[in-house]
Amino acid sequence: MPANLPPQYFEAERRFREAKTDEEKLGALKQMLAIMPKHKGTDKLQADLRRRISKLKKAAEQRKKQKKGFSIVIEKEGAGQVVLIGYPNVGKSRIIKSLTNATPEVAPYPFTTRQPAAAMMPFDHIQIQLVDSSPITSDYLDFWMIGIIRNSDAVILVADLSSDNPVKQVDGVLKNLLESKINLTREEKETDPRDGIAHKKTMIVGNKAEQDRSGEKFGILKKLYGKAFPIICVSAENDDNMDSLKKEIYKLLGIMRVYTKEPGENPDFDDPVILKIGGTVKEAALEIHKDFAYNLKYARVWGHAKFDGQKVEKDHILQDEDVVEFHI
Ligand SMILES: Nc1nc2c(ncn2[C@@H]2O[C@H](COP(=O)(O)OP(=O)(O)OP(=O)(O)O)[C@@H](O)[C@H]2O)c(=O)[nH]1
Ligand SMILES: [Mg+2]
Repeated sequence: MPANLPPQYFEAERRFREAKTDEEKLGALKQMLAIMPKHKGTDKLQADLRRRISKLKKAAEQRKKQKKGFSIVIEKEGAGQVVLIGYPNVGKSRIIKSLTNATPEVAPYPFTTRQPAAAMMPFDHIQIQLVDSSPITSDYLDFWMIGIIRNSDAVILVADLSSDNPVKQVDGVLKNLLESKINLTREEKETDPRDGIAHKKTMIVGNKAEQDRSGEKFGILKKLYGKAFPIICVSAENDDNMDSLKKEIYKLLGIMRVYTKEPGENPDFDDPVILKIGGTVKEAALEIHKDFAYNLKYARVWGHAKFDGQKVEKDHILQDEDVVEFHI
């Protein structure tokens, strides 16, 4: 018996052929099944469609399970958490080895680091937490990396200036992460619940700069990404520019250090209060104790105020390395 399929069926079949995602394919197959007249002549076709639908559904469920997987949470410590990401073998672990006293495995072959690992980088009276991670390429991303990046305060995207194409390394990571709803950007922005995209403050580091003698590769990277991101070149191996890298990491976090002092005593430079840039006297007091902030009458500020020991109100905006004396 001929199948006698209506034109809408062929329309749905065309949509199936042109579908880019499994979800679209599934939708088109379901339509084909719904449109198809149900009689003996279409029995085989119906069975075939049902089989294809069930296969796609199973694949989608499998993907969901994999995405859920287990997640890894790295407890935050210090003034901020920054995760280093990038293609395999670019020197992420080597950079962390230079900046902290951790001893991650560094090796001349790709996919050395398979688990995230945190280490503390001392920087001018504070500690910043760096997280080493497993490699990302244009088509490889360990699913737990998504949580690590989303949870971090900032990202360092490392590229290898001794490789043929560091631009491809940056581009591949940006694209892959965007597919997982992570947008690496210069400016911090809240996640819009309508699209669920996390915007992460990012800087680019071109490593192995000593292999890029003429600076040609870094020049190309800078030309392409220098407007969209802070960008710096270093050689972790030769310890070139690593102090500037530390400063840039601090800047990337958008934080400031506020030292506190008791009346008549010297400031405590060892344990500053960490605030977001633009933080006020009241916010600094809140970091110490809720009641303290509530009872605060005024403060005196040394540093960027008009004059040393200037009396200021609770809403006075502080600056990096100001010294504050609270009065309750
Ligand atoms: N010439 C040169 N080699 C470097 C530099 N930094 C790292 N390397 C070398 O590059 C190789 C890879 O370094 P790793 O730190 O293991 O790279 P990774 O990005 O952590 O690699 P995965 O863990 O596989 O993602 C090692 O052989 C390092 O010694 C550098 O500044 N210059
Ligand atoms: Mg590594």
